[in-house]
Amino acid sequence: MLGNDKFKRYTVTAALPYTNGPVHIGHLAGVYIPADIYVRFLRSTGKDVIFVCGSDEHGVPITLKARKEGVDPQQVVDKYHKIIGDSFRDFGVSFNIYHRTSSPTHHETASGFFRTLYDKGVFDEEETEQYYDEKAGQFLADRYIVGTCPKCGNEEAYGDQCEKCGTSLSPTELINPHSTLSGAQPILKKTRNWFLPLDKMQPQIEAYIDSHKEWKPNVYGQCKSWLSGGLNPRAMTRDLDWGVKVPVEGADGKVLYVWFDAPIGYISGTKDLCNQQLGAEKKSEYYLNEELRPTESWEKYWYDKETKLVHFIGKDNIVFHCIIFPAMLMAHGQFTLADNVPANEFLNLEGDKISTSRNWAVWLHEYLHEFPGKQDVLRYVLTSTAPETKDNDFTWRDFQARNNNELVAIFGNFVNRVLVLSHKYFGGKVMMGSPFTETDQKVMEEMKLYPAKIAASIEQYRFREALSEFMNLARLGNKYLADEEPWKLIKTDEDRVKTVLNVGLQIAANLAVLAGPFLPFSAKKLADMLNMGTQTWDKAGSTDILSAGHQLNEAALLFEKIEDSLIEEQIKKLTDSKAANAQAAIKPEDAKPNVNFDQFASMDIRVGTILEAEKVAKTKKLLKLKIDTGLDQRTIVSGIAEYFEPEQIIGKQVSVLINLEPREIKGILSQGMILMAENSDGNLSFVAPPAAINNGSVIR
Ligand code: B3M
Ligand code: ZN
Repeated sequence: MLGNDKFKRYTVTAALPYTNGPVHIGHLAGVYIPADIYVRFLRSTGKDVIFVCGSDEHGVPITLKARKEGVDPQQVVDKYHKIIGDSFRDFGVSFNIYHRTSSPTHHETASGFFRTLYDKGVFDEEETEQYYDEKAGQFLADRYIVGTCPKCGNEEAYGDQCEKCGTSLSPTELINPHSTLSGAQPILKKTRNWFLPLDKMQPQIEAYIDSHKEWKPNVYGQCKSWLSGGLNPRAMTRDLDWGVKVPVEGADGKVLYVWFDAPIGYISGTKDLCNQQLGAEKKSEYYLNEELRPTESWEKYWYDKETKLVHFIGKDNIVFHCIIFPAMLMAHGQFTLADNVPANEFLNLEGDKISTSRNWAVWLHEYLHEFPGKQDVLRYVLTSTAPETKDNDFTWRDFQARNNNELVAIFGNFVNRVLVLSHKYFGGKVMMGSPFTETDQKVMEEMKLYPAKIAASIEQYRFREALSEFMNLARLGNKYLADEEPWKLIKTDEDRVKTVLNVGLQIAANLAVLAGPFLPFSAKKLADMLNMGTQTWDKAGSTDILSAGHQLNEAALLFEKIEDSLIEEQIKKLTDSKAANAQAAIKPEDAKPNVNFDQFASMDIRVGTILEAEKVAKTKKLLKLKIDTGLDQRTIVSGIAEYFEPEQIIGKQVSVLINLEPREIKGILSQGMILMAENSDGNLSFVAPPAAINNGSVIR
């Protein structure tokens, strides 16, 4: 059944989150849920698979956070390593190990890796001029420096990357750079660093990428565009003090570039996972699951060509996993390279980019607190709306609808009806009555197709599709029951009801197996109700998972309806944080200089009514309005088309500056201006009298 049988074992990694804050739904949807589905599926098919992740505890984001909070970086990473590790565990993200890059094993591994490349003469050692903050006494690498992106003009681009257009940058490419430590204009100062000669390695890297045309188009496309731009040597060391020390003479005050050390974290995590001598204390720190410990040595998972290496990441990490890390592994020589890098796009929240600094996020630890026991609901919604091929949007209304209309009404309802009826009529025993009818046969034939369909989608990293196939099986069950109506038949043909419920229960048992990768908590709950134990994937499709005479356990609801009030609370929480941000964005220093009374009095502002409104052809922003000003009726062109539909605003009273010099806009003479209040998030509202008042009333 599995298309990739040339592989004996699987090493699956999920991007190591930066330990400078908790994790949110965007992380889960983009990386960890898809990876977990993939891994749980492989395990269920009996594959030898390890799933490795950990905290990325180096890098500038962490030191910046520590500075902001006035604590040591170690305190920051200790705090978030636990919060993040707990969240993953609680959501059932089934890592074999959730390691950390501040661990001794990691420092040794990363340092040893660097040393191997150094000894092989891979690096170009170069003295270059780097930005230096004289006030802070520090070189400004990566996120210590911001400036204008030379590609897209974003004024907040970082020294390593512009988050707006995704371009990877070096600090010297920024226009108008300034230090994020002191705000100062940095000076250039000489320093020695070690560069990975990606330029010289381009042919090998290109051959590697070209051998993977099957990768997702967004991933393959990004790689090709990097390659066509020509790769540049990239510094693998930094003048910083937080990180893995550079293990060569004369490198005091330097650490490995965080993107050199972080992916090696996958390897160090595997080492500790396979280290049977690891102390009990470390096992709990690394969220190491004793049942998920492999028997083979770590090398098998990284060196053996029969190991399939798969990296789950977000789209901003593509270049690091598809070009730089493979280049490092090639230069080292012993390692196998990733077979696939299924990167996702981004998840937005209620139409806006998720942002930690603006607190525009749904934090996992908060969700768990507010929706206890509902991990699978979030897993379900995030899988159904996963940003697999394009950015996608999470909304609380959609969350509620998917729970109520899909999980409760389809999957939950079907399972509940079958179980409740079995208890009611037959004391919770699986029965077999009159022979299967043609309908029964057809339904069971259809059911048999699902495991392969779902497996094929998962193997191609199409998790949304896989989940929707799963739900189709639940729909099939629901429809079968609705058509057969055992609750009516029971009065006339008990024998037939036995058979109908038997078919229904087999479908439920199939659902319990197939739900495992997606909804592990509910799958377990359902398997417990069916008293069927944990079954492997190859059992799915069979029509006799539960044999006649088998005793079922008590039935309980798998999912429950989510009421409006809960959803409204969540929406309010978000609106509150938006309002708090908007308030914070209003700065006293933006106030305009004083005007005298005459200057003010020279403006003739009147109340008027919008009589007509229409879009100005070939423009996005402009509306042509006809206004009754009380003195006359006149035309005003206003840039509000993106905020209001014409028909919404007809009849509204507004404030109009009527003695603004007339101006021609798109061939229309505009005679005045409508006053608007602009929120700091850019939203507009009219400045209007609170209740109707004569047109022409003076505002002063
Ligand atoms: N910590 C970046 C990120 O969180 C980084 C991933 C490392 S994976 C080796 O986006
Ligand atoms: Zn840019």
